[in-house]
Amino acid sequence: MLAACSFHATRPARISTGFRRKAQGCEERATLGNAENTGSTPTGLRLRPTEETKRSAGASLQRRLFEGCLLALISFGLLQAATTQAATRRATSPNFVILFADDLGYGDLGCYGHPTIRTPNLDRMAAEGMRFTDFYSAAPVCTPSRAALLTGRLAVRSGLCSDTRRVLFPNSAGGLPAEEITLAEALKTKGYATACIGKWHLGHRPQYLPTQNGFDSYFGLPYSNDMDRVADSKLGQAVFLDPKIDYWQVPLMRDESILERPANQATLTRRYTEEAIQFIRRNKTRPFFLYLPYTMPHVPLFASEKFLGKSRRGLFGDGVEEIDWSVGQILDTLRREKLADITLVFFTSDNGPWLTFNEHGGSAGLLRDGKGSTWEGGMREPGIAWWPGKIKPGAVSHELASTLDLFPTFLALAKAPIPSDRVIDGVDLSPILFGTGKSKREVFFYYRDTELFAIRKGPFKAHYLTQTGYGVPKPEKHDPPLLFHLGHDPSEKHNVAKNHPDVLADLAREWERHRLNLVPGKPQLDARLEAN
Ligand SMILES: [Ca+2]
Repeated sequence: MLAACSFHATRPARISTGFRRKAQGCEERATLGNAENTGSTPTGLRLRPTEETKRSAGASLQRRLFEGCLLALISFGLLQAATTQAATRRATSPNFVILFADDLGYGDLGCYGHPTIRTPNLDRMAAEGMRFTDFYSAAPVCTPSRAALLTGRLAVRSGLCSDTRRVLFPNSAGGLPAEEITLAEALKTKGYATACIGKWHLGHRPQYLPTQNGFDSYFGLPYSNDMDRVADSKLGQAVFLDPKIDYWQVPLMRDESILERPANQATLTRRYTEEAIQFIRRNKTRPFFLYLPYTMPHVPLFASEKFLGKSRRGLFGDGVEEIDWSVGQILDTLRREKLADITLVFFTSDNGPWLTFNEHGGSAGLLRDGKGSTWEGGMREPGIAWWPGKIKPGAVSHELASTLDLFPTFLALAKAPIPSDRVIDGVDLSPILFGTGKSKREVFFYYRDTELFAIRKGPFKAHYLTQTGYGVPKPEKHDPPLLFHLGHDPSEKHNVAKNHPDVLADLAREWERHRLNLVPGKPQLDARLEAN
């Protein structure tokens, strides 16, 4: 409860309730009605006899013919302009949708081999688009992963990582610095409509919210759904095994106001989906960027009535199957609105499964470890790209790619300039997506908090430090590093360092090059708000 109070204390003037917002809407409508009634052209005036009514019938017919021709010409002109605009838009300004699950593992979807979770919509998305086998989130936990996705930069550069607090909490003072350029801000320079619907987790104070970071609108939770836990809930992990909405006083926000507290978590996937569909429909005639970071399947797990108790995988499966339904709804909306051929949709997850939560955590499939660690299970994720007519159906890519790459890829497709005054860690994925070439990404850096733990180049991955996701206080140092061939050994079981001194030397050079252009950002995760 202390955390919840501190949230209120930081931003008293900006908090309002849903009811207050509705009341404001009514006031706006009443004002508009008055303006119409007091207009300068009362209806009665049009009924008065004028000079025109006394003219001859021939003159009247001539005028009507002229007006008809003029109207036809104007309509034709408008139609031509609209057609040209649509054609230009298809070439230059595709829509972008990011569907971002929370703590979903590499092995949690049907199309990634899960035997009991049903994901027909994501499976269809993969069958119609491209499925990546080697796609990485930029960090093994929420906050740094999201910062990297939205900026195209490793979180160590923006300061959104820390060795003492791994993510932002309700009593955190920091957030995404204003100097960082988000994908939404960059796309706004090209006239995109933007919306963030879902979990933010890049700062809950007013100056850090999505609406201050390039998003026209925001609907969702400002941080994780397991935060703001009430003091009298069950102890330890027991609370997660039988979760009740009231155990977490986490707020649901619209723009900069609290709409509901505690958020009714069982309804979130459904309501995010409804909001997303409305946003797409509202903006179907202009380019848009929809960022939809789902709250599920992060513990505490919830699903709406329609999905609760339905999955053979239990509650975790219920949550994932509802997300799958949501993806289906969104893709169907794009098809129905004839937007499918001008929209790139990307589905992935912010980090691997939270294995500490046993059955309530997901699965990394054959990959080692999970959330929090730089073993493959912590950061390799399902990655599915969909763009009918542009991406070859049923394509499978084994190229190295990352959430870091979405920033430069989207900007290149939108013909928006890529910031040149800072290091961008992402590369343009267009050659992979459209089958025109190989990945420009040769190397991937695995960070745990502020430390570089491992490097991958081609099939080889060297671990300089290893530490399981949670429960072990210090990392283990490796000199010489552990080396795995991820093609032969995706589960990282067989150290082949002694057979490949040349590879280790090459990776050491990559690390040195990386270190040379690394300027850590001002730490954002350590400062705490004053408790009241
Ligand atoms: Ca997460």
